[in-house]
Amino acid sequence: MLNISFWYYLLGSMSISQSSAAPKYLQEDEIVPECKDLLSTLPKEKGWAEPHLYKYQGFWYPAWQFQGVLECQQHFQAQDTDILLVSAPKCGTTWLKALAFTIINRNSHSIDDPGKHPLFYNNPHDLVPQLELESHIDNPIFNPSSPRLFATHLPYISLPECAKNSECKLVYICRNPKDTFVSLWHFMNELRLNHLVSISLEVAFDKFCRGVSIFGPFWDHVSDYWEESRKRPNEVLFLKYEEMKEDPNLHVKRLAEFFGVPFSREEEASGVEDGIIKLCSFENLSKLKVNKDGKLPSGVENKTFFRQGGVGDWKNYMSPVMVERLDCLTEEKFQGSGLLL
Ligand code: PAP
Repeated sequence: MLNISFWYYLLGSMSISQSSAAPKYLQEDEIVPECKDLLSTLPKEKGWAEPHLYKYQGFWYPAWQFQGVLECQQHFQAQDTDILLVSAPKCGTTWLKALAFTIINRNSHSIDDPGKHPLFYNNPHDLVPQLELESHIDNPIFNPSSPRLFATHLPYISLPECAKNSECKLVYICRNPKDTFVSLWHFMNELRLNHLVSISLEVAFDKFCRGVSIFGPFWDHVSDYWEESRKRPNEVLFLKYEEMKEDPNLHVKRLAEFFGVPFSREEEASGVEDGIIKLCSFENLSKLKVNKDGKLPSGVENKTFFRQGGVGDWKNYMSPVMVERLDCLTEEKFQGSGLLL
């Protein structure tokens, strides 16, 4: 069994220095021996920013992230009232965390004075712990009351069994694969800071299409939750980033209803939904000091989660050949599923 205190230590020590050494999250040296042994048995490929990606249960992880996956699978204790926000990386996790936190806690943290709201001082990732990243699972600071709110990038197959077998609710957010890819490519190059040569768009694209990206293959990640949402619509809500951008009011309402805290007539009349949308908007969050200058405990800079926040930026990056390859892949992978992205 992996040692939790070591994991805390590891996360605490992941600071980014301005020295020439790469940040710890890009290294493989501090992995616990049990994890190293298992890693040595797994298929591996050169990573995007990290030395390698390893394939576990059909999905790809950097070493440090893999250790977190095992920790979470072994130690997370789901409760029926838990809410898990799920996504493949770069599909809208930060936005969904902000919205869900604000909707659920709107009585204890009023949105009337945005300058006093926790989002004013905290990046959304600090308010909603990522199961496989941070061992905040049992930390009362993060989960003062029920329902507990967590997020994860774990594919469905790798979710802790207790979460699959519980009545906890899952909200899955997906995004057009072309924008997801472009966002991920930028993000991974930001993670490298100035320590390493950046990965080219073409090399990253080929890896993405072959499924070799963090928590990839993208399509398998999406498909498994899509299927689950069709089987269990009351427990798995499936959202699309583009649809949320188009009609945020509808989705904020859907989220509140799904969480079991619908807006009252008075709230609707007083414009609470609009206030939540504004508070959690890209425009608002990206200009806050905490998101310009702050860092997560892992050392990742908050600003890397706010790049452009739009739809269709892929047009500025992808050649017609790339578009055709990705579109064909998406069509093939989702054929017959009823899912269009
Ligand atoms: P994560 O999976 O690493 O947590 P995630 O938040 O899913 O990242 O993705 C970041 C993307 O969401 C960025 O997209 P872009 O690169 O295309 O710009 C980021 O700009 C966007 N994003 C962050 N916050 C918001 C927000 N409040 N509203 C809309 N989009 C947002």
